[in-house]
Amino acid sequence: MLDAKTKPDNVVVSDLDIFTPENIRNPLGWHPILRDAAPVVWLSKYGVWATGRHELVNEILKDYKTYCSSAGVGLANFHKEEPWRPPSLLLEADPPDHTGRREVAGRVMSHANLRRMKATFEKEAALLVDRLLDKDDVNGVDDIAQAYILKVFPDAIGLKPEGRENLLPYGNMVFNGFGPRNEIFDEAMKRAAPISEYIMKCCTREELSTDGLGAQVYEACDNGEISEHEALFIVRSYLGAGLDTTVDTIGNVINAFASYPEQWTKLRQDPSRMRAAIEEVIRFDSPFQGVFRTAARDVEIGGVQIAEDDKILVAPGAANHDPRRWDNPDEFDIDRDASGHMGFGYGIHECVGQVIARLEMEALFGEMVKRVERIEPVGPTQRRLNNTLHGFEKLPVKLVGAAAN
Ligand code: OVM
Repeated sequence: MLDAKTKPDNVVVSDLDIFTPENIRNPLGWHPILRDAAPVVWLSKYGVWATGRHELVNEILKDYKTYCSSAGVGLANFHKEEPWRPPSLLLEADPPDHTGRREVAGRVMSHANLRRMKATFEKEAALLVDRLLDKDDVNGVDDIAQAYILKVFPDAIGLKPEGRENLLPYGNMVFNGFGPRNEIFDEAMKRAAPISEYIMKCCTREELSTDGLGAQVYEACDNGEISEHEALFIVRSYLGAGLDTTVDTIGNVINAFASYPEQWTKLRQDPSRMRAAIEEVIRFDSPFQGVFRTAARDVEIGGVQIAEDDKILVAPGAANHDPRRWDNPDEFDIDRDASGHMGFGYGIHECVGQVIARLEMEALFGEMVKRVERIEPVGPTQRRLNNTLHGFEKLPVKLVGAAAN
């Protein structure tokens, strides 16, 4: 482990701990500390480098050869520590291993393929709004985000109804697992064995429906593109990455519009802004706050010398508020051009499911924008404690119905 004291004089050392409950709940509190200390800082608490600058996050994520993923994309360095689960063959892999698998995973999640799911997503959104409109005690997390995602996403993949209650707990394990082995991680791991057992089983060919996205992944092993083992792990990636992330995104969208009702009014006047508005929420209140890379060689970046095998934290959430890149970054404005945000990551590992994530958001909020006059906050919100994801635990709202016209 590197020792901060042995660093050259020009290295800025910070005792910032982004994994405290307070910092997890309020990333806007630590973003400027990280960004302004230096382009790249040394986090003494964890013995890793870190950057929150847009330009550097972008540069590091783009340069997958220098900053590799196969040593893990969390705090743990797989060269030194045993990973808690068999590593992802997508996320925690480098080219050339990564390349063919990513090709398959991306093709299955492509626009052309998902177009036929649009109607189903919209129908489920309409049913949900029917149920919740004008009710006084709606929890935006359980009743909207989780209810919607736990229906449409596992259906799209082709999972059986039984056992779906394990999906969010699995995501919770995975995303906490990218952080330190703290209490939050230990809590998430309490039922690790049965949850992992469910996950590894539901990803098998026999368990998946024949008409879902999961089955299409397996078709790619019939023509020899990937192995059966790789197909199973690609489906596991979908399940690890596709639920908590979108649940948190929905919560953050609801919260943004509950907090800035004039933005909802603006969106209702021009629903064609929906896609841009969702991107702006992902920039403004990014569900995906931090990810690591490992230096594959000695390299200089941002004025510091990084040694081979050092870990570096990149913080897309901080980059998405970097005033060096954005005007008034802490302002939520759906008229902004939020493209260039890195809420889905960037580079060869950029979210492979972003097409389906956007489709889910657009179907749900497309329905709401038509029928909901305003999203009213009706009680104290509570942030979710997770080492990677930024979302809500409690989000009490009322969906105030628009007058029929
Ligand atoms: C995976 C995986 C799991 C969670 C997140 C993710 C952000 C990938 O198993 O490949 O990407």
